[in-house]
Amino acid sequence: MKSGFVSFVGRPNAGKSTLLNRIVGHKLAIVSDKPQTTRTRVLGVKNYEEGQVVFVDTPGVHRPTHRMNVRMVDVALEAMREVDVLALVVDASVKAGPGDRFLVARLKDLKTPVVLVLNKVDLIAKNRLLPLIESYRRAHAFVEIVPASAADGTNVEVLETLFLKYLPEGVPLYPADYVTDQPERFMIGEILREQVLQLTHDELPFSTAVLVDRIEAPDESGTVRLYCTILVDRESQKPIVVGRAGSMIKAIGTAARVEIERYLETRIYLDLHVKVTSEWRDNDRLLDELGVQNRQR
Ligand SMILES: Nc1nc2c(ncn2[C@@H]2O[C@H](COP(=O)(O)OP(=O)(O)O)[C@@H](O)[C@H]2O)c(=O)[nH]1
Ligand SMILES: [Mg+2]
Repeated sequence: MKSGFVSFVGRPNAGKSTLLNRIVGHKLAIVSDKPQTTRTRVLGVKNYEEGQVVFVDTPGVHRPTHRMNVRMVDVALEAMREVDVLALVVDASVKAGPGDRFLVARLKDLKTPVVLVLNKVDLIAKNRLLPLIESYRRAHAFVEIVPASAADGTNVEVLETLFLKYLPEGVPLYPADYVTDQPERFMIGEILREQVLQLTHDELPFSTAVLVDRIEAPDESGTVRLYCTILVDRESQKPIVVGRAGSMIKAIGTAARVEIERYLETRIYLDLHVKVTSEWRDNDRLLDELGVQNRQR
């Protein structure tokens, strides 16, 4: 039997979280078209006839401007070490930049086999693929280079087969019914954050966080009451989240409630507040509270 860790690394927005969700078949990591959506390491386990793969999704590697981002990049770079297989996920539909070269350069010191995933091939013309493969082949000795689409599933099964191929022999690391290490409280906050990101579109910078303040035990009717706070960075961002006469916060609450009810498999009552906490991205205590990991120990 095969068993071990496969880490997804890459720049923000490459499609790492989309790939994790598609492979594991659960929405473990939230996805958005804004960069830096994934702030922590997310683990997803999948069992195959040939063995067990523990997938590790990471924040994108980028130039950090806040303590939060320093933590995020640390987590991502740490995830490149001490795993069995690395999958470097690249957005093939955009031109490679300094960030991509930085990442490829980091691979040089590693002995880990690296599979290059040229993601989002659904967006590019076929004739652009070969030159792209050629340029990456020259940049690093990837064990495999696979054009894929996490969005439509192209070559995702091929990828899974390859990951298993490069994993060592071993016994399963997690029980067969184990899916993720994400605690319930964290998942609830993430579902809410995803709705904030999606519904406020480009109006709100991605500097939003969600604190799940309290989860009550179910009442007689089985309804679970949840109390959550949406943190924004500036006073001027509050009206964007609240909306005219509260219309936006209502829409966020309604959409999130449907998803959280599906996730918890119970009826919920969602109590939402918006709070301005300036500089929260540089506040270590809040970052701990929010579960943005510090350097892995
Ligand atoms: N067209 C297309 N879009 C994708 C694909 N994979 C991811 N996306 C989109 O790219 C954006 C970023 O995806 P996400 O998984 O959050 O990227 P991450 O930052 O690397 O985790 C989202 O809007 C996804 O829906 C793909 O294969 N094709
Ligand atoms: Mg992500």
